[in-house]
Amino acid sequence: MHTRPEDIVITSDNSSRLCARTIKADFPVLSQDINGHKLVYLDNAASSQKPQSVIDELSRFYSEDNANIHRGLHTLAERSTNAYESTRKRVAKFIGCQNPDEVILNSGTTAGINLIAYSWGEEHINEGDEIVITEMEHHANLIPWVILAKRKKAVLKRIPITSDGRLNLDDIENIITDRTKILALSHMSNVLGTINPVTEIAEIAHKHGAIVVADGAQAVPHMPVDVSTLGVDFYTFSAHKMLGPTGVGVLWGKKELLDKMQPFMTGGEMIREVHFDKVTWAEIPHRFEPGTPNIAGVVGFAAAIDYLENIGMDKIRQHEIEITRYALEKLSKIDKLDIQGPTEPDIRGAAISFTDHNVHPHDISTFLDSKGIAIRAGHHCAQPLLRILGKVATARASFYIYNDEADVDALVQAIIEMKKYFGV
Ligand code: 7TS
Repeated sequence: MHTRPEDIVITSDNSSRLCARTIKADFPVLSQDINGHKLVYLDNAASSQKPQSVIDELSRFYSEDNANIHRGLHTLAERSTNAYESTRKRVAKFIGCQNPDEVILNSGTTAGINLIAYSWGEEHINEGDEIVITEMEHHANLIPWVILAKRKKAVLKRIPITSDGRLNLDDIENIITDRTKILALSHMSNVLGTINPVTEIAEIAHKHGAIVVADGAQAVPHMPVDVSTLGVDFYTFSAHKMLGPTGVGVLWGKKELLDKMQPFMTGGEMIREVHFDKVTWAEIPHRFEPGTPNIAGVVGFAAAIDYLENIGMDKIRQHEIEITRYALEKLSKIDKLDIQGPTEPDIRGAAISFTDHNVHPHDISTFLDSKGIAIRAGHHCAQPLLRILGKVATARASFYIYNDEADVDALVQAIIEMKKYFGV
Protein backbone atom coordinates (compact mmCIF):
# COMPACT_ATOMS: atom_id res chain seq x y z
CA MET A 1 0.00 0.00 0.00
CA HIS A 2 3.02 2.29 0.15
CA THR A 3 3.58 4.89 -2.51
CA ARG A 4 6.47 3.73 -4.61
CA PRO A 5 8.93 5.86 -6.57
CA GLU A 6 7.05 4.98 -9.77
CA ASP A 7 4.00 6.78 -8.33
CA ILE A 8 5.88 10.06 -8.56
CA VAL A 9 5.03 11.62 -11.89
CA ILE A 10 7.81 13.58 -13.55
CA THR A 11 6.44 16.61 -15.36
CA SER A 12 7.91 18.26 -18.43
CA ASP A 13 9.58 21.02 -16.39
CA ASN A 14 11.45 18.24 -14.58
CA SER A 15 9.91 18.97 -11.20
CA SER A 16 8.60 15.80 -9.62
CA ARG A 17 4.93 15.92 -8.71
CA LEU A 18 2.95 13.60 -6.54
CA CYS A 19 0.29 11.51 -8.13
CA ALA A 20 -2.40 12.42 -5.62
CA ARG A 21 -4.84 10.00 -7.21
CA THR A 22 -2.55 7.03 -6.54
CA ILE A 23 -1.86 8.24 -3.03
CA LYS A 24 -5.60 8.70 -2.37
CA ALA A 25 -6.13 4.99 -3.02
CA ASP A 26 -3.99 4.22 0.05
CA PHE A 27 -6.47 6.07 2.32
CA PRO A 28 -9.65 4.01 2.79
CA VAL A 29 -11.63 6.84 4.40
CA LEU A 30 -11.30 8.92 1.23
CA SER A 31 -13.11 6.42 -0.98
CA GLN A 32 -16.55 7.15 0.48
CA ASP A 33 -19.39 9.38 -0.64
CA ILE A 34 -20.63 12.13 1.67
CA ASN A 35 -24.12 13.50 1.03
CA GLY A 36 -24.15 11.88 -2.39
CA HIS A 37 -20.77 13.29 -3.48
CA LYS A 38 -17.27 11.85 -3.49
CA LEU A 39 -15.57 13.03 -0.28
CA VAL A 40 -13.13 15.90 -0.80
CA TYR A 41 -11.19 16.13 2.45
CA LEU A 42 -9.76 19.63 2.97
CA ASP A 43 -9.47 19.74 6.75
CA ASN A 44 -5.92 18.49 7.02
CA ALA A 45 -4.68 21.30 9.25
CA ALA A 46 -7.08 19.97 11.91
CA SER A 47 -6.12 16.32 11.34
CA SER A 48 -4.92 14.24 8.42
CA GLN A 49 -6.37 10.94 7.23
CA LYS A 50 -4.48 7.67 7.72
CA PRO A 51 -3.08 5.35 5.06
CA GLN A 52 -3.91 1.64 5.18
CA SER A 53 -0.32 0.89 6.28
CA VAL A 54 -0.84 2.89 9.52
CA ILE A 55 -4.25 1.29 10.16
CA ASP A 56 -2.70 -2.15 9.53
CA GLU A 57 0.19 -1.47 11.88
CA LEU A 58 -2.18 -0.51 14.71
CA SER A 59 -4.14 -3.69 14.12
CA ARG A 60 -0.96 -5.80 13.83
CA PHE A 61 0.41 -4.41 17.08
CA TYR A 62 -2.77 -5.21 19.02
CA SER A 63 -3.07 -8.61 17.33
CA GLU A 64 0.55 -9.72 17.82
CA ASP A 65 2.65 -7.70 20.26
CA ASN A 66 0.48 -5.84 22.74
CA ALA A 67 1.90 -5.48 26.26
CA ASN A 68 3.02 -2.63 28.51
CA ILE A 69 6.51 -1.25 27.89
CA HIS A 70 9.71 -0.81 29.94
CA ARG A 71 8.58 -3.10 32.74
CA GLY A 72 7.80 -6.69 31.71
CA LEU A 73 10.45 -9.33 31.04
CA HIS A 74 8.28 -11.58 28.90
CA THR A 75 8.43 -11.79 25.12
CA LEU A 76 5.44 -9.56 24.32
CA ALA A 77 6.69 -6.87 26.73
CA GLU A 78 10.05 -6.97 25.03
CA ARG A 79 8.52 -6.76 21.54
CA SER A 80 6.30 -3.84 22.56
CA THR A 81 9.20 -2.01 24.17
CA ASN A 82 11.37 -2.54 21.11
CA ALA A 83 8.65 -1.34 18.74
CA TYR A 84 8.02 1.76 20.90
CA GLU A 85 11.70 2.59 21.19
CA SER A 86 12.27 2.03 17.51
CA THR A 87 9.71 4.79 16.78
CA ARG A 88 11.76 7.11 18.94
CA LYS A 89 14.81 6.40 16.76
CA ARG A 90 12.68 6.76 13.63
CA VAL A 91 11.42 10.17 14.77
CA ALA A 92 14.94 11.33 15.66
CA LYS A 93 16.22 10.46 12.20
CA PHE A 94 13.19 12.07 10.54
CA ILE A 95 13.88 15.45 12.19
CA GLY A 96 17.69 15.35 11.92
CA CYS A 97 18.35 14.69 15.60
CA GLN A 98 21.48 12.67 16.42
CA ASN A 99 20.46 11.55 19.91
CA PRO A 100 17.08 9.75 20.27
CA ASP A 101 17.14 10.53 24.03
CA GLU A 102 16.27 14.09 23.03
CA VAL A 103 12.95 12.85 21.61
CA ILE A 104 10.15 12.80 24.19
CA LEU A 105 7.06 10.94 23.06
CA ASN A 106 3.83 12.37 24.43
CA SER A 107 0.21 13.04 23.44
CA GLY A 108 0.82 15.95 21.04
CA THR A 109 1.99 19.50 20.50
CA THR A 110 -0.19 20.78 23.34
CA ALA A 111 1.48 18.41 25.82
CA GLY A 112 4.96 19.40 24.61
CA ILE A 113 4.46 23.13 25.00
CA ASN A 114 2.82 22.77 28.41
CA LEU A 115 5.77 20.65 29.55
CA ILE A 116 8.25 23.39 28.64
CA ALA A 117 6.10 26.17 30.11
CA TYR A 118 5.78 24.33 33.42
CA SER A 119 9.12 22.53 33.74
CA TRP A 120 11.48 25.08 32.22
CA GLY A 121 9.25 28.07 32.97
CA GLU A 122 8.77 27.29 36.65
CA GLU A 123 12.50 27.28 37.26
CA HIS A 124 13.72 30.04 34.96
CA ILE A 125 11.01 32.71 34.72
CA ASN A 126 10.96 35.37 37.41
CA GLU A 127 9.10 38.61 38.05
CA GLY A 128 9.79 41.19 35.35
CA ASP A 129 11.21 38.67 32.87
CA GLU A 130 9.91 38.77 29.33
CA ILE A 131 8.26 35.99 27.35
CA VAL A 132 7.94 36.69 23.62
CA ILE A 133 5.32 35.06 21.40
CA THR A 134 3.77 36.16 18.10
CA GLU A 135 0.30 37.38 17.20
CA MET A 136 -0.37 34.32 15.05
CA GLU A 137 -0.11 31.59 17.70
CA HIS A 138 -2.51 28.70 18.15
CA HIS A 139 -3.93 28.62 21.69
CA ALA A 140 -1.62 25.66 22.41
CA ASN A 141 1.38 27.98 22.03
CA LEU A 142 -0.31 30.92 23.68
CA ILE A 143 -2.30 29.99 26.78
CA PRO A 144 0.62 28.20 28.52
CA TRP A 145 2.67 31.42 28.17
CA VAL A 146 -0.21 33.68 29.26
CA ILE A 147 -0.61 31.55 32.40
CA LEU A 148 3.14 31.36 33.03
CA ALA A 149 3.46 35.15 32.70
CA LYS A 150 0.58 35.65 35.15
CA ARG A 151 1.94 33.08 37.61
CA LYS A 152 5.40 34.65 37.61
CA LYS A 153 4.45 38.31 37.12
CA ALA A 154 6.45 38.21 33.90
CA VAL A 155 5.74 40.36 30.84
CA LEU A 156 4.20 38.74 27.76
CA LYS A 157 5.33 40.52 24.59
CA ARG A 158 4.38 39.72 21.04
CA ILE A 159 5.76 40.08 17.54
CA PRO A 160 3.02 41.74 15.44
CA ILE A 161 1.86 40.67 11.99
CA THR A 162 1.76 42.62 8.76
CA SER A 163 -1.43 43.14 6.76
CA ASP A 164 -0.48 40.21 4.50
CA GLY A 165 -0.05 37.88 7.45
CA ARG A 166 3.71 37.71 7.95
CA LEU A 167 5.63 38.52 11.09
CA ASN A 168 6.55 42.18 11.22
CA LEU A 169 10.19 42.19 12.29
CA ASP A 170 10.70 45.98 12.00
CA ASP A 171 10.73 46.45 15.76
CA ILE A 172 12.21 43.08 16.68
CA GLU A 173 15.26 44.53 18.46
CA ASN A 174 12.91 46.32 20.90
CA ILE A 175 10.67 43.32 21.37
CA ILE A 176 13.43 40.81 22.09
CA THR A 177 15.71 42.27 24.78
CA ASP A 178 18.14 41.15 27.47
CA ARG A 179 15.08 40.58 29.70
CA THR A 180 13.67 38.02 27.25
CA LYS A 181 13.96 34.53 28.69
CA ILE A 182 11.95 32.61 26.15
CA LEU A 183 10.70 33.07 22.60
CA ALA A 184 7.87 30.77 21.48
CA LEU A 185 6.67 30.89 17.90
CA SER A 186 4.91 28.77 15.33
CA HIS A 187 6.96 27.44 12.43
CA MET A 188 3.86 27.53 10.21
CA SER A 189 0.58 29.28 11.03
CA ASN A 190 -2.57 27.13 11.06
CA VAL A 191 -4.70 30.13 10.02
CA LEU A 192 -2.53 32.19 7.67
CA GLY A 193 -0.32 29.40 6.33
CA THR A 194 2.72 31.64 6.86
CA ILE A 195 6.08 29.91 7.24
CA ASN A 196 7.98 31.99 9.76
CA PRO A 197 11.72 32.75 9.50
CA VAL A 198 12.38 30.75 12.67
CA THR A 199 16.16 30.54 12.26
CA GLU A 200 16.56 34.29 11.77
CA ILE A 201 14.42 35.19 14.81
CA ALA A 202 15.97 32.44 16.95
CA GLU A 203 19.40 33.93 16.28
CA ILE A 204 18.25 37.28 17.68
CA ALA A 205 16.73 35.58 20.74
CA HIS A 206 19.90 33.60 21.39
CA LYS A 207 21.99 36.78 21.14
CA HIS A 208 20.01 38.01 24.14
CA GLY A 209 20.41 34.73 26.03
CA ALA A 210 16.81 33.53 25.56
CA ILE A 211 15.77 30.00 24.66
CA VAL A 212 13.56 29.32 21.63
CA VAL A 213 10.55 27.02 21.37
CA ALA A 214 9.06 26.35 17.93
CA ASP A 215 5.57 24.94 17.44
CA GLY A 216 5.97 22.64 14.45
CA ALA A 217 2.44 21.19 14.44
CA GLN A 218 1.74 22.57 10.95
CA ALA A 219 5.30 22.45 9.60
CA VAL A 220 6.58 18.90 10.17
CA PRO A 221 3.74 17.24 8.21
CA HIS A 222 4.32 19.43 5.17
CA MET A 223 8.01 20.29 4.73
CA PRO A 224 11.47 18.97 5.58
CA VAL A 225 12.44 19.99 9.13
CA ASP A 226 15.95 19.52 10.48
CA VAL A 227 16.31 20.45 14.14
CA SER A 228 20.10 20.25 13.88
CA THR A 229 20.15 23.34 11.65
CA LEU A 230 16.90 25.13 12.55
CA GLY A 231 18.51 26.91 15.49
CA VAL A 232 15.82 26.33 18.13
CA ASP A 233 16.09 24.71 21.57
CA PHE A 234 12.73 22.93 21.66
CA TYR A 235 10.47 21.75 18.86
CA THR A 236 7.00 20.20 19.14
CA PHE A 237 4.61 18.43 16.78
CA SER A 238 1.68 15.99 16.58
CA ALA A 239 1.47 12.61 14.81
CA HIS A 240 -2.20 12.94 13.85
CA LYS A 241 -1.53 15.82 11.44
CA MET A 242 1.08 13.75 9.57
CA LEU A 243 -0.83 10.53 8.79
CA GLY A 244 -0.25 9.08 12.26
CA PRO A 245 -2.62 8.13 15.07
CA THR A 246 -4.27 10.65 17.39
CA GLY A 247 -2.94 11.11 20.91
CA VAL A 248 0.74 10.86 19.92
CA GLY A 249 3.22 13.70 19.70
CA VAL A 250 6.83 14.70 20.00
CA LEU A 251 8.78 17.17 22.04
CA TRP A 252 12.35 17.44 20.86
CA GLY A 253 14.70 19.36 23.13
CA LYS A 254 18.42 19.91 23.49
CA LYS A 255 19.91 17.38 25.89
CA GLU A 256 21.70 19.99 27.98
CA LEU A 257 18.38 21.73 28.68
CA LEU A 258 16.27 18.59 29.18
CA ASP A 259 18.88 17.08 31.53
CA LYS A 260 18.46 20.00 33.92
CA MET A 261 14.66 20.13 33.84
CA GLN A 262 12.35 18.82 36.53
CA PRO A 263 9.43 16.63 35.42
CA PHE A 264 6.07 18.22 34.76
CA MET A 265 4.02 15.09 35.53
CA THR A 266 5.06 12.33 37.91
CA GLY A 267 4.13 8.68 38.31
CA GLY A 268 5.20 5.28 37.02
CA GLU A 269 8.29 4.62 34.92
CA MET A 270 9.85 8.08 35.22
CA ILE A 271 11.85 7.55 38.42
CA ARG A 272 15.18 6.16 39.52
CA GLU A 273 14.38 5.64 43.22
CA VAL A 274 11.29 6.34 45.29
CA HIS A 275 11.10 6.64 49.10
CA PHE A 276 8.33 8.05 51.26
CA ASP A 277 10.36 11.21 51.72
CA LYS A 278 12.51 11.42 48.60
CA VAL A 279 12.33 10.68 44.87
CA THR A 280 15.04 10.77 42.23
CA TRP A 281 14.25 10.98 38.53
CA ALA A 282 15.07 8.74 35.62
CA GLU A 283 17.31 10.05 32.86
CA ILE A 284 15.78 11.67 29.78
CA PRO A 285 13.62 10.86 27.88
CA HIS A 286 11.84 8.62 30.44
CA ARG A 287 11.78 11.37 33.05
CA PHE A 288 9.20 13.14 30.90
CA GLU A 289 7.11 10.08 29.95
CA PRO A 290 5.18 9.09 33.11
CA GLY A 291 2.51 6.41 33.05
CA THR A 292 1.45 4.09 30.26
CA PRO A 293 1.63 5.98 26.96
CA ASN A 294 -0.32 5.44 23.75
CA ILE A 295 1.91 2.49 22.84
CA ALA A 296 -0.03 1.31 19.78
CA GLY A 297 -0.28 4.89 18.54
CA VAL A 298 3.46 5.40 18.86
CA VAL A 299 4.12 2.14 17.01
CA GLY A 300 1.66 3.17 14.27
CA PHE A 301 3.38 6.56 14.03
CA ALA A 302 6.50 4.85 12.63
CA ALA A 303 4.40 3.55 9.72
CA ALA A 304 3.21 7.12 9.06
CA ILE A 305 6.81 8.38 8.96
CA ASP A 306 7.70 5.49 6.62
CA TYR A 307 4.87 6.54 4.32
CA LEU A 308 5.95 10.20 4.25
CA GLU A 309 9.64 9.37 3.78
CA ASN A 310 8.83 6.96 1.02
CA ILE A 311 7.37 9.88 -0.91
CA GLY A 312 9.99 12.37 0.32
CA MET A 313 9.37 15.56 2.29
CA ASP A 314 10.91 17.72 -0.46
CA LYS A 315 8.39 16.35 -2.95
CA ILE A 316 5.53 16.86 -0.50
CA ARG A 317 6.54 20.49 -0.02
CA GLN A 318 6.79 20.99 -3.78
CA HIS A 319 3.37 19.40 -4.32
CA GLU A 320 1.83 21.72 -1.75
CA ILE A 321 3.46 24.82 -3.24
CA GLU A 322 1.87 23.92 -6.56
CA ILE A 323 -1.57 23.14 -5.17
CA THR A 324 -1.49 26.30 -3.02
CA ARG A 325 -0.56 28.40 -6.06
CA TYR A 326 -3.45 26.87 -8.00
CA ALA A 327 -5.93 27.30 -5.14
CA LEU A 328 -4.93 30.92 -4.44
CA GLU A 329 -5.24 31.77 -8.11
CA LYS A 330 -8.71 30.19 -8.41
CA LEU A 331 -10.08 31.47 -5.10
CA SER A 332 -8.84 35.01 -5.70
CA LYS A 333 -11.01 35.17 -8.84
CA ILE A 334 -14.21 34.65 -6.85
CA ASP A 335 -16.10 37.87 -6.26
CA LYS A 336 -16.38 39.19 -2.68
CA LEU A 337 -14.13 36.49 -1.21
CA ASP A 338 -11.21 37.59 1.00
CA ILE A 339 -8.19 35.36 1.45
CA GLN A 340 -5.95 35.64 4.52
CA GLY A 341 -2.18 35.22 4.63
CA PRO A 342 0.69 35.66 2.18
CA THR A 343 -0.09 35.43 -1.53
CA GLU A 344 3.25 33.82 -2.48
CA PRO A 345 3.10 30.00 -2.21
CA ASP A 346 6.87 29.85 -1.56
CA ILE A 347 6.53 31.33 1.92
CA ARG A 348 3.36 29.65 3.01
CA GLY A 349 1.79 26.27 3.54
CA ALA A 350 -1.42 24.87 2.14
CA ALA A 351 -3.85 26.02 4.83
CA ILE A 352 -5.95 28.75 3.20
CA SER A 353 -8.37 30.80 5.31
CA PHE A 354 -11.04 32.83 3.56
CA THR A 355 -14.23 34.74 4.25
CA ASP A 356 -17.16 35.70 2.07
CA HIS A 357 -18.55 39.24 2.37
CA ASN A 358 -22.07 37.90 2.91
CA VAL A 359 -22.03 34.25 3.98
CA HIS A 360 -20.94 33.28 7.51
CA PRO A 361 -18.02 30.77 7.59
CA HIS A 362 -20.20 28.22 9.42
CA ASP A 363 -22.75 28.44 6.60
CA ILE A 364 -19.95 28.08 4.04
CA SER A 365 -18.79 24.93 5.79
CA THR A 366 -22.32 23.50 6.05
CA PHE A 367 -23.00 24.21 2.38
CA LEU A 368 -19.68 22.66 1.29
CA ASP A 369 -20.40 19.60 3.42
CA SER A 370 -23.66 19.15 1.51
CA LYS A 371 -21.40 18.82 -1.56
CA GLY A 372 -19.09 16.31 0.15
CA ILE A 373 -16.35 18.86 0.88
CA ALA A 374 -14.85 18.93 4.38
CA ILE A 375 -13.30 22.22 5.51
CA ARG A 376 -13.04 23.84 8.94
CA ALA A 377 -14.85 27.01 9.96
CA GLY A 378 -14.35 28.90 13.19
CA HIS A 379 -11.60 30.68 15.09
CA HIS A 380 -9.13 27.80 14.57
CA CYS A 381 -8.00 28.07 18.21
CA ALA A 382 -6.40 31.43 17.43
CA GLN A 383 -8.86 33.95 18.85
CA PRO A 384 -6.35 36.79 19.41
CA LEU A 385 -5.19 36.47 15.78
CA LEU A 386 -8.79 36.43 14.49
CA ARG A 387 -9.48 39.59 16.52
CA ILE A 388 -6.49 41.28 14.86
CA LEU A 389 -7.80 40.19 11.45
CA GLY A 390 -11.15 41.71 12.40
CA LYS A 391 -12.95 38.37 12.03
CA VAL A 392 -15.01 36.25 14.37
CA ALA A 393 -14.39 33.22 12.20
CA THR A 394 -12.97 32.18 8.85
CA ALA A 395 -13.51 29.24 6.53
CA ARG A 396 -10.32 27.23 6.02
CA ALA A 397 -9.42 24.73 3.31
CA SER A 398 -6.19 22.87 4.03
CA PHE A 399 -4.56 20.52 1.54
CA TYR A 400 -2.27 17.52 1.83
CA ILE A 401 -0.55 14.83 -0.22
CA TYR A 402 -3.78 13.20 -1.46
CA ASN A 403 -5.32 16.46 -2.71
CA ASP A 404 -4.96 17.67 -6.26
CA GLU A 405 -6.21 20.35 -8.64
CA ALA A 406 -9.52 18.49 -9.05
CA ASP A 407 -10.17 18.98 -5.32
CA VAL A 408 -9.48 22.71 -5.69
CA ASP A 409 -11.87 22.80 -8.66
CA ALA A 410 -14.56 21.04 -6.60
CA LEU A 411 -14.09 23.59 -3.79
CA VAL A 412 -14.26 26.57 -6.13
CA GLN A 413 -17.29 25.19 -7.97
CA ALA A 414 -19.11 24.58 -4.66
CA ILE A 415 -18.37 28.13 -3.45
CA ILE A 416 -19.77 29.51 -6.70
CA GLU A 417 -22.91 27.38 -6.27
CA MET A 418 -23.17 28.53 -2.66
CA LYS A 419 -23.13 32.16 -3.71
CA LYS A 420 -25.90 31.45 -6.20
CA TYR A 421 -27.87 29.59 -3.54
CA PHE A 422 -27.63 32.50 -1.09
CA GLY A 423 -28.12 35.03 -3.90
CA VAL A 424 -24.92 36.96 -3.03
N1 7TS B 1 -0.11 24.36 17.16
C1 7TS B 1 -0.60 24.56 15.93
C2 7TS B 1 0.09 25.53 15.00
C3 7TS B 1 -1.73 23.86 15.52
O1 7TS B 1 -2.22 24.07 14.29
C4 7TS B 1 -2.35 22.95 16.41
C5 7TS B 1 -3.61 22.22 16.06
C6 7TS B 1 -1.78 22.76 17.68
C7 7TS B 1 -0.65 23.49 18.02
C8 7TS B 1 -2.31 21.77 18.66
O2 7TS B 1 -2.07 20.48 18.26
P1 7TS B 1 -2.60 19.23 19.09
O3 7TS B 1 -2.30 18.06 18.25
O4 7TS B 1 -1.86 19.23 20.39
O5 7TS B 1 -4.07 19.46 19.29
N2 7TS B 1 -4.38 22.89 15.10
C9 7TS B 1 -5.67 22.62 14.77
C10 7TS B 1 -6.32 23.34 13.77
O6 7TS B 1 -5.82 24.24 13.12
N3 7TS B 1 -7.57 22.88 13.65
O7 7TS B 1 -7.73 21.90 14.55
C11 7TS B 1 -6.56 21.72 15.25
